[in-house]
Amino acid sequence: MNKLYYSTGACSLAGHIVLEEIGAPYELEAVNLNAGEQKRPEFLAMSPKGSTPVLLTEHGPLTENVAILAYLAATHPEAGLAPTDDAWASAQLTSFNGFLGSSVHPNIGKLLFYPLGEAEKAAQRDVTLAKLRLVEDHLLVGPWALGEAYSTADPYLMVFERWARQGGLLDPAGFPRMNAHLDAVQARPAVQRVFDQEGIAKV
Ligand SMILES: N[C@@H](CCC(=O)N[C@@H](CS)C(=O)NCC(=O)O)C(=O)O
Repeated sequence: MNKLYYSTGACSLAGHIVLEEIGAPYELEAVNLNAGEQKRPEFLAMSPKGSTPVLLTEHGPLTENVAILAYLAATHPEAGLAPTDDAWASAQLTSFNGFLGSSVHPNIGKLLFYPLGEAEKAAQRDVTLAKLRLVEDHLLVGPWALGEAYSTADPYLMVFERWARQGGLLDPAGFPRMNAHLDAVQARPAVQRVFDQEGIAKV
């Protein structure tokens, strides 16, 4: 059985939602980032990167959201969370999730969670807003991230939309499509169950 090491409200929320959408049994273990639990020797012995998420699989520990999401979708094709027989559609999903992991996540994460000086914070805010603008104007197809089919890209995008709304970055006039997407993902029963499990609320 897969076991997800997650941190409340963190990027691991994406894999947690995908596990819940799939509906197969899984285990959860919370890792308190504020208490530094991700740097404890027993955690580092499993995952030397010292961050969450980690998905402990039958093959061993798997890190990186993009890999965890792809692995879960590929091992549960019946859930329909990724294309299975269309190379172009599959590449579009990889491209979308790759952009979230390599561009959106590091920038919004730095803005919201790193101690920055005023000038650096202003610059980081501009960079982050530019990444969000790309998603709003070009990448998000609607109603779901890649169009008509809900996929792993949706909970992954929702994590950063959620952070953006909490951080005052997602004003409804400037980002109507991302706001609508965030609301739609948060309304899903599987997402509500995950929020309850993590002890967090809709934003
Ligand atoms: N590239 C990694 C980034 C993982 C990451 O930065 N996780 C954060 C939580 S959102 C974390 O564990 N931060 C604590 C730390 O690195 O000490 C992924 O996508 O899985």
